[in-house]
Amino acid sequence: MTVSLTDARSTELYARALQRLPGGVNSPVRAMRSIGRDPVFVERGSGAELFDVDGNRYVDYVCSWGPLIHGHAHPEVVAAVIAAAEGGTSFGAPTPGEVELADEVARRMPSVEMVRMTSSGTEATMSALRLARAATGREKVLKFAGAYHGHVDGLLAQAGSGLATAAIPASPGVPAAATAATVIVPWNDHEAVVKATQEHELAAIIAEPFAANMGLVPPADGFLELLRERASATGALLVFDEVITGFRLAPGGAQELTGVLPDLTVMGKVIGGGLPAAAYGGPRELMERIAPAGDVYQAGTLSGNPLAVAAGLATLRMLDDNAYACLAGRTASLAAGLREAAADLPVQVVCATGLLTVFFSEEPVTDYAAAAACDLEAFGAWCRHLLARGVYAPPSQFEAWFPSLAHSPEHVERTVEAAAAAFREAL
Ligand code: KE4
Repeated sequence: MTVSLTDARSTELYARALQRLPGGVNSPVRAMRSIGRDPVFVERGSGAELFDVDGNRYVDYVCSWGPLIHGHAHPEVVAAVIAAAEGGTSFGAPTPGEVELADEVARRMPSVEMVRMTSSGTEATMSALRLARAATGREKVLKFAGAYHGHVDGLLAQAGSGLATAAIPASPGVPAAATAATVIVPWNDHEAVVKATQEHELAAIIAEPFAANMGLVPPADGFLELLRERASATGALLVFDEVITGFRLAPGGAQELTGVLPDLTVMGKVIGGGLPAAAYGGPRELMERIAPAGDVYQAGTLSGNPLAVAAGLATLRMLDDNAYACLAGRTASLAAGLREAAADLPVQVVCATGLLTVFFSEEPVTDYAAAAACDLEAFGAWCRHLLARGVYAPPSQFEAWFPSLAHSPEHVERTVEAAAAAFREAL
């Protein structure tokens, strides 16, 4: 099915947006520049589908970059938000919902006893690292090349020369002093992790336990166990950034799935059900260092916002064991269909429950260098053809697809059919 792709309204809106918003968007990846086209403007979403302002209809695999595990405008989530809004949108005072959500998170996440909510994953990561530095009295943080933890100054960093090196700023405006305390090593590189944790006295090792910002690159066998062992052996805290994996890979995210427990966990996306909410959490002895219980300052006007909490609670409460079994099966059938559609083309299809990436690479992708070596031109062409055929895929090789519980077998079929045609047109 090809989309009419009349894009007159999107084109007009984009021209206006470019006058008022840098790049015409409020977050860079939405501009679709890495797949060589202008963005479509969205009118509404429903279940697994998006409708743009020109009436074109798409099967959506961005799903707001992860929050919408039940798809767009799920009736129970919408009803919860409306009910909350009718009582007021924000109080700047504690509410029952925040306690219920914290209970729900602690019940799910094996390593989390206490939680502090924020409004974005960036804030949650920044705060978790401040806590790790306070708790250890150390400054350096180890991160992995290609991992993204939000636009925290110290983490907007790229590797200098060599393997385990002090990082350099990855963006103008990030002070060298901010990245001087950041060490960057390649993902899935056992040797580099051992070397870096011997050479540097670290406050924290921070990782996306299933990397999903270099495309989906799961941990190599034993790699998370190595991070756990090196953190424990050297007095560093292990921080799992589960903003994407949390509540998606399993009820308790990657830490439940793998059995590797971090010292601190960063959460987001699903926890807010599509409204601005994120959190960080861990054992009581660490979390009670956070003000006002302790001396580590962190605050937020809209942290624990009642509407976001209502959306998050409604979202989590529908995620029972059957939901995860269904999401795992749906993701697997999508991956199998895409592999069949690709036939013997040079692509790798990687998936985990609720996550998937199609790498345009002859070889398996195990780290950021391999992801960056993909055929980005062909990937961009494939995405443009997918869009023309009614499939809205994440417009970057370095992102994951976010299939949801709203994606039916019919949506998978439509996607695989469009993908097969798009492969032929792109390669
Ligand atoms: P936010 O500050 O965007 O809420 O969360 C930052 C963040 C933290 N940790 C992980 C693992 C993340 O993936 C993110 C943000 N994810 C991106 C997409 N991969 C958000 C999309 C965007 O930047 O527009």
